[in-house]
Amino acid sequence: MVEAPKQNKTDVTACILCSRNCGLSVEVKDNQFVKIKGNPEHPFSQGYICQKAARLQHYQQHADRLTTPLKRQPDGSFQEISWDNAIHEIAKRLVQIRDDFGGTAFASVGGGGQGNHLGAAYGRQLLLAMKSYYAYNSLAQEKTGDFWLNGRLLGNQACHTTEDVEYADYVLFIGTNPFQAHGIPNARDTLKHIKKDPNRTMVVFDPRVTETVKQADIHVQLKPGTDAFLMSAMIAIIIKEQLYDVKFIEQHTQSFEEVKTAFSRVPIEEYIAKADVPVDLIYQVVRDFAKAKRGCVRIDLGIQHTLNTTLNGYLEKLLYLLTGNFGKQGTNNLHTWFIPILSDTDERKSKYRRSVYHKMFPISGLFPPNILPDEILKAGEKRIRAVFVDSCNPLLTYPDTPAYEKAFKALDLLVVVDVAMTETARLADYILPAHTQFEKWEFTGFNLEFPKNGFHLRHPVFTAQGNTLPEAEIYTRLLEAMKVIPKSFPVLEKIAAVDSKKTAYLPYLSALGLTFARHKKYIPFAASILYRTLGKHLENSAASTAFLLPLSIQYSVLHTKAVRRAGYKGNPLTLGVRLFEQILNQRSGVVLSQHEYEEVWKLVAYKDKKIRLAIPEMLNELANLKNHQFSIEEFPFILLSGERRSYNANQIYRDPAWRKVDAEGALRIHPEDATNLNVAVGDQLKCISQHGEIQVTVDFDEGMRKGVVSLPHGYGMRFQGGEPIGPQLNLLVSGEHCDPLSKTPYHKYVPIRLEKC
Ligand SMILES: Nc1nc2c(c(=O)[nH]1)N[C@H]1C(S)=C(S)[C@@H](COP(=O)(O)OP(=O)(O)OC[C@H]3O[C@@H](n4cnc5c(=O)[nH]c(N)nc54)[C@H](O)[C@@H]3O)O[C@H]1N2
Ligand SMILES: Nc1nc2c(c(=O)[nH]1)N[C@H]1C(S)=C(S)[C@@H](COP(=O)(O)OP(=O)(O)OC[C@H]3O[C@@H](n4cnc5c(=O)[nH]c(N)nc54)[C@H](O)[C@@H]3O)O[C@H]1N2
Ligand code: SF4
Ligand SMILES: [Mo]
Repeated sequence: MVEAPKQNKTDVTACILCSRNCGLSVEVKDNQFVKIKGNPEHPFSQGYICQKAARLQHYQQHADRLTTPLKRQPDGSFQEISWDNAIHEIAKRLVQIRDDFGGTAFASVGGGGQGNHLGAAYGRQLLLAMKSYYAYNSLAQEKTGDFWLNGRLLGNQACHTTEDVEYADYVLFIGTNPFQAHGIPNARDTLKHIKKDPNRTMVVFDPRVTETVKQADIHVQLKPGTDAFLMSAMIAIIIKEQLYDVKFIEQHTQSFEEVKTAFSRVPIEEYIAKADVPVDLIYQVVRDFAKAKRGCVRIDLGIQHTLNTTLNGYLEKLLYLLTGNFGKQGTNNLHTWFIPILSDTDERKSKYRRSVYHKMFPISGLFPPNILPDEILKAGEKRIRAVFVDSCNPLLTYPDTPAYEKAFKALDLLVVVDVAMTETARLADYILPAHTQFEKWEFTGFNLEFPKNGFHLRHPVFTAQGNTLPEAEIYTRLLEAMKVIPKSFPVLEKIAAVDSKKTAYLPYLSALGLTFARHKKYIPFAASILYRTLGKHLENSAASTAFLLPLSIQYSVLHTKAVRRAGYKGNPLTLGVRLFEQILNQRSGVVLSQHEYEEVWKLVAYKDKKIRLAIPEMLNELANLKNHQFSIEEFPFILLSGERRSYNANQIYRDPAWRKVDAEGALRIHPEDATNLNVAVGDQLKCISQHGEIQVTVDFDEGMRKGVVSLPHGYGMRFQGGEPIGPQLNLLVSGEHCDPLSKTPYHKYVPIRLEKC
């Protein structure tokens, strides 16, 4: 643990509010942030930050922070409980549930937000200790359609694409607002550079005039939910006008002819008309994109949280693949993973078991939140009875809040691991308080860069408050109490004690290998075993980072040349050790690897390295598009539910005081629509969907398409147990309102009606 500094001290860490995890340079005093700036030494963000990071003190300290383990009493109140008793009681109940009903009566939910993925390595072990595979995760309510497609196109669901927007000549932003949401390196600077350069073009496909649109050359203000029509028309134009890259297609892909035939049938003008955008403009964009030297597509929730989610992903990928915009500077690429967040669970292989009620398969190892309430409430004897929620607030962030509330109340056991008293925690049997991300070792696994990839291991900045523990300790104690691992490994501990960096951990690693060879049952719990043995001997109380040693070695073996190019020396084994040491020592983060663009083909999983362009399920969905019906008369507006704005950041800040503007999370509506409803700015409206109703505050936005309204994500918390502040969006949607294949929700397409209060 670090000592509380007496005077102002400067330190480095990273922002935890979005997947970019920008490096921060901070001034701290009395265990508080005094000043927060960008860290110019950070190898990727290089000093960049946005306005949200400056207010991180509101995450670090607020009235809802948890300071001690809590247990629900029969009368519903919470009482403090010691860590020993909490761990003992939870372990006993878990073992009982596993023995009585089998491991699949258990599910984990969450396991790492935007910046805290170290704990997930430990939390994951609990799932394995329970012999369950039900990992429910927020990625499976936005990105699994994309992962599924990568599996089909590239041969493995962990082949993950990234985009080189910084170097592109022609960028298509489809359904994303990087100016606010980020998601690309140093977003605002990157957008400004493109805007300034007369030789580069930025096109934004969005129903709203967003902050990104204001930086763009071309705005395609389509009707919400029509992207599949528009993008399939765009691909049909590429086919019709032979704008595809023949050489690329021949050299790197298979099954182009099937794709060609399918898209030749698309009625181009009719489909563009569905999106209600000018036909000439679309022809121009397609021609210029196809001819650009370096074209790049960046997408996000605008197409992933709307109708035809998985098909949208397919079309978006075909846009860059058919035009040969892949595997080169300024195009779309693949990247390496240092932390293996995704696995490959192709549903055509029978070993990946399905959920009981929905018969849903995992994608990249993850199950979709949309189905969980049914798997608890409707799956009979084989239902899920125990749930661990970590770093997640499903009561506000997952579809159908009442269903989640009912389901979680029906569980035999609900445990929540969090730093704050969330809406979900209030339903738990046990609440286990974690150190905040600035009180422990942490990192993000969102290292999505190519050709230069990096990693930032953050050390603790503050002394931990209250009677809290880091997740590494919480889960290791649980595994020990469940007797899945012994409390000590005397041989390993002894070797770890005498071993040091001098011997490159070799005696320790071979002893560890021997332990695993003798006791295969311990392999799934490697993180905790390394933590308890080697970890104890790492400097600066870095025990929880010990499992990065084998990961560093694995990374160096897989990407030896690229790791060497990043400046590390040694044979494949010692190279990994050097990498691990650098990771531990470089407080501002390291460059892990430097690839060459052509090496992207090594990251394609199919043995022949060819991309399979035709995906039968998707070509089938394409053919069925023509039958699609849009309008529902009683719900004349489409609500975009979950906009990223300047002062929302998922559920990471609970204290409303952090917001400088938009305290109520207003409904954005076109002034003419508002006039028709006879409401003014600041008035209250009832927002009614087929599923539920919430009350919202009106704000005008000339940039909205008429008939379309927008509400922000990241509100609705009951701070200090009070009334919800801002919209509780997920009262409005049912779990069934989702993509048929991936079961990810249609949050950006909620039909509603608005009524004066
Ligand atoms: N400020 C802030 N930043 C964040 C977050 C946050 O809470 N606050 N959260 C982070 C997370 S978890 C994520 S996943 C990302 C999400 O990042 P983004 O997806 O970029 O953000 P959104 O605002 O949800 O949606 C992007 C755009 O999609 C548009 N859109 C809506 N419907 C449609 C449609 O039918 N078609 C098209 N083409 N566009 C449509 C919306 O108008 C919006 O401008 O943001 C991350 N960054
Ligand atoms: N209607 C609608 N719903 C949405 C969205 C939308 O656009 N519209 N967006 C969706 C998207 S894209 C996402 S990613 C999800 C995000 O929603 P969630 O997956 O629920 O994640 P966060 O909002 O990031 O919540 C993080 C939780 O982690 C806790 N936490 C912070 N630090 C730590 C730590 O160190 N340890 C532990 N154990 N806990 C910690 C915080 O207190 C908070 O309770 O919301 C989704 N829900
Ligand atoms: S919110 Fe995202 S872009 Fe803004 S400072 Fe934090 S990590 Fe960087
Ligand atoms: Mo997200």
